[in-house]
Amino acid sequence: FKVSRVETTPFDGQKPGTSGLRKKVKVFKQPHYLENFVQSTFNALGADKVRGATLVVSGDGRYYSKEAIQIIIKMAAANGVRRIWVGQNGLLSTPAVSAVIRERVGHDGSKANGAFILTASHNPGGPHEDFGIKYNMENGGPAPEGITDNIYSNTTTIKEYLIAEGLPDVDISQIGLTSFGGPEGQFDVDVFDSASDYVKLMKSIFDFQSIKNLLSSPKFTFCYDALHGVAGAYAKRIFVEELGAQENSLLNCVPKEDFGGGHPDPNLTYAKELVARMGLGKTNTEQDPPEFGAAADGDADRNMVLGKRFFVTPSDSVAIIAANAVQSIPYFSGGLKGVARSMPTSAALDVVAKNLNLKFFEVPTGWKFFGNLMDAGMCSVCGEESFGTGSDHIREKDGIWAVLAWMSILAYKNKDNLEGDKLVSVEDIVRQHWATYGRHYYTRYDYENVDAGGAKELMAYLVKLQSSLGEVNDIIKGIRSDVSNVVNADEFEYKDPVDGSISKHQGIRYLFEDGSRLVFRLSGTGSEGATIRLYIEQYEKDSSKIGRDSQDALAPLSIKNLLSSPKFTFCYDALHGVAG
Ligand code: VG1
Ligand code: CO
Repeated sequence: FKVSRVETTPFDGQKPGTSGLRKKVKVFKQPHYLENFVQSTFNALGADKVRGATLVVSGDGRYYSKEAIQIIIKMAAANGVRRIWVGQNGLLSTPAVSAVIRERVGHDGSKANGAFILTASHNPGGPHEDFGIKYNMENGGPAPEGITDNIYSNTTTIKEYLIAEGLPDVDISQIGLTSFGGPEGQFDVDVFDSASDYVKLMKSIFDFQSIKNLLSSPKFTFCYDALHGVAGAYAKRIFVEELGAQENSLLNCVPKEDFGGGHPDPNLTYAKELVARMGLGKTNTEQDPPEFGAAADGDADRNMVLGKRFFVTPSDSVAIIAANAVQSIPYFSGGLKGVARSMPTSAALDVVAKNLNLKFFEVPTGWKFFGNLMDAGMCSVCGEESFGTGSDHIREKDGIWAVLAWMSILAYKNKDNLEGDKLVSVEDIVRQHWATYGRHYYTRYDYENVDAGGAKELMAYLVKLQSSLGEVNDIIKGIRSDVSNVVNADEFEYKDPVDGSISKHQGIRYLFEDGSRLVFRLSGTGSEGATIRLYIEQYEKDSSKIGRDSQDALAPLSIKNLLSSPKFTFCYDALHGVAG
């Protein structure tokens, strides 16, 4: 092939968000749009890092992935990349990409230097929905802010990109190595099995035999919903073939370009089928739900964990995994190096860290901040309230790992009990945890697709309000007098303890005297308009009060109550725009 230089002009808005660049497919399909972003990434990495490199390119299989992979292969070749590794059919979950970067060895002994991950994660897919791309580094984790800022600034000045001319499309449906000759020598495309490296890693972390024993107990029933995301490509291999789960335990485990028209976000709202099967939800009629259920998002880095008629909040889930890891999971048998959570995640993990005397870190939202701690050997287990849980086995959150962690805990708690009358259930484990550590009532409200300008104004107003806490407390006391005082309010700022970098404006916090919190953030993963997130948390140590429904327990802190107070008055101007 030959290298051709194509003239281009910048596009607005190619700023990577919390986890890469996410836009509607029709935006990505504009001529040069994807190319500009990819070239800007190569330029940000620098020619010395790109020349001769081995890069992984794959993703959750959403619509437009196959075309994007061919474009990236041709651009990589033209930029002097030596090898491209592609999961068969372009499929690799986000955690599997991280595992492949860290673990896989190529035919010629090569190791990967980085990856383009093609996913918009939990956002819907299809011709009218979202596509996304992000770059991961040599440690297997998302590019740090220094690099993503650089990529963005390159997108605003880009004048040309390089692409190979005369390089045919590569058949990514067939496993195998294809070599081409370019101006600088050989260029290889290696198509490999999407699951085997990841499966191997999972087998080195968990005790598969003990999970197998659990799954073979007639009392243990299980259901896994991949929401037609890429997790399906791993679920069958791991849960059915390796661990012996029944084939009918798997729901929606065939990866689809449009996720079957659904919203591949594993929560109580979008994982409807699983939620009903587990005996949850208003209209549910399930007589005998499984003991354990779980779901993943489009790129399989998120997880939702459910027990029989029982929901485990992600903030509790990471705390419970941390509290039980050493006994239940061989990988952690030497102890935990430390634990970490994102700022809006509840403080359930903090209490575990304190009790077990573990190093603890609170980082901004998004997985990239955990990676530095892990590379420095300071953190073993971490998580986010947004259904993300993981460990230092890779540098991404890991949906299937979290399910295997829960299965390991269940296997451990039931190891002498598989013949008994009743298994120790997911609910038993969570209630026991609350009884030991106290309970953090937690809920999150998402105001999706609101006007971006209005959302910014609201955030600015909330910052301004932080300088008059007296006023804030008057408003709150006007609604419910039994809520403690707001004693502090700030915008979360993080100084990375490893490299000293500072991240500002990471969420607006109102902190109450009793440890309760209200946090406001603008989402960084949407593709249109703005999404405001409100996180509400209240700590309860009194064991007689840990059994309440979280919506009831948190009611005094909710916006509805605020708005219903006669003392709180409000005015909103839509200027006759669509905000109306
Ligand atoms: C959301 C979550 C955040 C998560 C991010 C990526 O970001 O809140 O915790 O790390 O999605 O997850 P935001 O900026 O929209 O709040 V994934 O599974 O979309 O890669
Ligand atoms: Co995801």
